[in-house]
Amino acid sequence: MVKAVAVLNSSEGVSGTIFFTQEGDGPTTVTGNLSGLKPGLHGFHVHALGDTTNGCMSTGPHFNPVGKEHGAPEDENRHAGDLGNVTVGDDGTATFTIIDKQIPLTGPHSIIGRAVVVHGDPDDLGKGGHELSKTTGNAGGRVACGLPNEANAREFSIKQQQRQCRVPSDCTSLCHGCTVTQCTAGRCVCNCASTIRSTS
Ligand SMILES: [Cu+2]
Ligand SMILES: [Zn+2]
Repeated sequence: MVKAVAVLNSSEGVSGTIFFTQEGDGPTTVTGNLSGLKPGLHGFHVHALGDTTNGCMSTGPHFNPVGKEHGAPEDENRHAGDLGNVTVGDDGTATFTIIDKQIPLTGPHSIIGRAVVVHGDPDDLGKGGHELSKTTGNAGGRVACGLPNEANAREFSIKQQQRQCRVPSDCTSLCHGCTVTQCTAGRCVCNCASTIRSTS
């Protein structure tokens, strides 16, 4: 099972934690809690970029790897990142579970390293007739966001290679896919991480 977690914070007092799990090629289960929001519906999406240098504004548009229009989670024509709305109670909190097939945690359309965004207003699911309905659901400002990071344990193995080197870049192709590459005493040392995934 692959696991990920995103911690949401914002300058507007919104906070929350979102957990993601996926078994094999199955759907991804999203469970989350949020607080500090106004009661009612709030648009909830995966956005394309894991970039928060300018807060939630720099996370880009809705994650849309196959070029569709904005829609509801159950629609055929939807962005992969369209997860609909979360419902916030009178106390300003929400707890929710979403099961969705278009937000995998592995492969080319993985959402790891992208962003989850909570909006200030309801997502009209593409059906509001507003000029923004078919791109954003007219869900208003981005009030909180967080980056899904993989939460599986990793094991590190050191591959000592007999290849001679003078500088670490001599080992780059030899150590392809490894996180740390060094040239120590004239030999390449690759520190290679592999993800441990439990089978249950
Ligand atoms: Cu959004
Ligand atoms: Zn969308």
